[in-house]
Amino acid sequence: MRIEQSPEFQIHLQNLRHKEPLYLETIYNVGNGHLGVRDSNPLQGNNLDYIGSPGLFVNGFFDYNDVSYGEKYTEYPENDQVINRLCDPRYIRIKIADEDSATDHFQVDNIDKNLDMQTGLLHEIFSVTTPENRNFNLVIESFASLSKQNVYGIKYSIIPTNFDEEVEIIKVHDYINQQTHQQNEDVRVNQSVGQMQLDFIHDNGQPSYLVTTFRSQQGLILTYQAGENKLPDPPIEYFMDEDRHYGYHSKYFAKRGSQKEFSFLFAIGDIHPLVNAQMYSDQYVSALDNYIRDTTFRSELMASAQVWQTFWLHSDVVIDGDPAIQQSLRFNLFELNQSAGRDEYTSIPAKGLTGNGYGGHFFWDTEIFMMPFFSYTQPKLAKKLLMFRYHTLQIAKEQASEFGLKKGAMYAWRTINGYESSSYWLAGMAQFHINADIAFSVEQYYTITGDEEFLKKYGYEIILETARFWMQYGNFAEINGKQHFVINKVTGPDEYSALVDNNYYTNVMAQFNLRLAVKYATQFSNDDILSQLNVSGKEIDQMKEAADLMYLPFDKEKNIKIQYQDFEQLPRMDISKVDQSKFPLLLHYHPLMLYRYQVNKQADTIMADILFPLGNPIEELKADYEFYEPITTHDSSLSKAMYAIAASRVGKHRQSYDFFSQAVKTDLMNSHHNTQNGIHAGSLGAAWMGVVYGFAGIVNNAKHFSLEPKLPSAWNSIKFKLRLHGNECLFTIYQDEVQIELMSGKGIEVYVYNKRVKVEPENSKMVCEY
Ligand code: IFM
Repeated sequence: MRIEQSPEFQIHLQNLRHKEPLYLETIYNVGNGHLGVRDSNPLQGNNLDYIGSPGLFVNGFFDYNDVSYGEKYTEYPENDQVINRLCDPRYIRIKIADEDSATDHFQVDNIDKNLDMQTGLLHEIFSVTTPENRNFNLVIESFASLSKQNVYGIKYSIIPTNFDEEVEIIKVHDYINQQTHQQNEDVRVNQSVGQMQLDFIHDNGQPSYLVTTFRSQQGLILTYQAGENKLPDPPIEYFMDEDRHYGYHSKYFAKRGSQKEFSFLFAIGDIHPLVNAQMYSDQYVSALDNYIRDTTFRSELMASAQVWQTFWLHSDVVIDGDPAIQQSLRFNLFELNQSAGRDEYTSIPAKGLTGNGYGGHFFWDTEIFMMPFFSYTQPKLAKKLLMFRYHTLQIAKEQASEFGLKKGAMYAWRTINGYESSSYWLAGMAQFHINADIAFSVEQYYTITGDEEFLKKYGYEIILETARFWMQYGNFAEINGKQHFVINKVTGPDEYSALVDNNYYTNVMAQFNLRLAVKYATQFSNDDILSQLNVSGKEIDQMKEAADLMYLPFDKEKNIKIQYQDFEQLPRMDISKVDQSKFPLLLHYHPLMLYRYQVNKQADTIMADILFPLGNPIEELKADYEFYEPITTHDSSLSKAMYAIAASRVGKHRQSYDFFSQAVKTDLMNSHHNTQNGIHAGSLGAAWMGVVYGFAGIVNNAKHFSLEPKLPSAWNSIKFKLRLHGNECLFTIYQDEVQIELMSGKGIEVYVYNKRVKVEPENSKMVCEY
């Protein structure tokens, strides 16, 4: 297969506005949902002389750290989970005559870098100068395989520019706990590291390691092989010495202008319980070795590139008329695909697999901001992400019970293994909306795919147990002489308020969650599921009553939804008067200074408007927008894309475009100034929502699938594919016309501004003016 490199799919160093090394480490990461490798100075290794933050992250491979509290109350999480930063597989040691990159400071300069998002290949050229002024070009190609999730490949080419000398390359990775040389006071960056141990497995002719964690008791096996072909020139030899140095090396006489290549394929295992990893390490190594034996860097790259091509075929969004946004959006989709766990036991960390920011934890970011993209474009992958929640449902139930609730599931606000990992519970664990967010995502997946088997076998149980949580945590109470169901002491999405009563977003999501439990209980009334899950008619009646009586704070005079019960008593913060240097506010003010004001970190009540567009009069949405937008700082990267959708719906097209263009560039343009700590995975997914829910105006409420496009005036068209109930449709939206083409499937009905359109195999393309 030959892949033509299309410039629209390239992230070329020359075209990037920012060039700070740590930011580039993030931007040029490669990953595949199982593993992620930050770009790095390839000579850094564990040498603290070099400033960098390299590392390999394996999804779900973490260790625990103690959390220390001044006053530790019962049920506070005792441990924090943190994704491990493993040794950098890009590292190589180079010796030229008597100079050694491990002990002498070689100067490494970026000449060029290009990330080809079409193939997933990172191509880089460095100019390396030794202290004695020997200079060579180091060309590196690397990729994380999408066709074999355990495989990572790297190829080095060395080209001396001013010397003829003996060169030795040594590829050894026998350190653990990758060191980084980075100072960071930002609370969002995780400073703690896990404790790991590295053991060499046995001398089987290739380096194979067992990495185990002390406290989480996990084991991971890595092995790597050298050589593009059987007889590389110069030969690369395996070695092992008494100092536990084992790896590959190659020594040859290098002539100026000559080019020698050395390639390596890594197989990075799945995560096993420590005892299994120790007991079966030999078997695991041979199983892993199968992935990289009798193959080459090139053939693995080609196989992986083919999967990338399939990804783009189904998931690309083509914007005609805005090249900068086009590139950012593609980068976002590429990163989303690189970050998503695909094994049912992992999800998508908030920073993808590009750093240990937020500890590598999974949040609501996956279900609310990223799942729409996956459910509509890669439903099989979406199901796996939901299965992570199903597999951790027992833990969520255990947590609810230990917390003191009689029934239900209490999902962790932030976690890797299912258990709560938020040490600041006020803006952490108290975000109970995560439970309804997960149920919402199950329903959304079902609505999009029609996957009834999933719903019955797994999804309903999640919906039911989370609905049970609300019945336990909330209660019936009288407000202004009227009976209501209230949910007090929660934190909503906005993290500049905490522990409030009746957060609108939480309550509306809980209401939806309860209604889903009721709806499916009725639908499955003749099924065994209900008895298996001990659902009684009385329980369902109570859920229905709670949903019907759910307290949704609303100001009739202002026609606005109120963020939470007493929100209107607080003074409004005039954020236009706050000095620019004080943003994000969370880094400059004590939380209580923020909690006392009407000020939002991110879309909160507006999220309710976005997720429930129907039955929401436009006047009410406008009023909400005008009330909340001026007090929203967008200090969270999840916010602007949501405001872009809201602005588009209320006809504020200029603002919508501005919010969207800032949101879509979050990482590529480093607009939150912290991309160096990792990508903002939720924000990447939110940008896709900005296009599809915002500009294309897609609404899908199980009964209707409709579009109400409002294209930015600068755009000629947008084009994207969505899968709906087994049909794949290509939507091309122009300023005044929509084309819908059925690419596969039996046909589907769509509404464009209330006009019914049907595409079928015999009538597969429809044009609809609007
Ligand atoms: O989940 C988010 C939250 O909404 C805002 N703070 C960061 C979290 C992780 O992205």
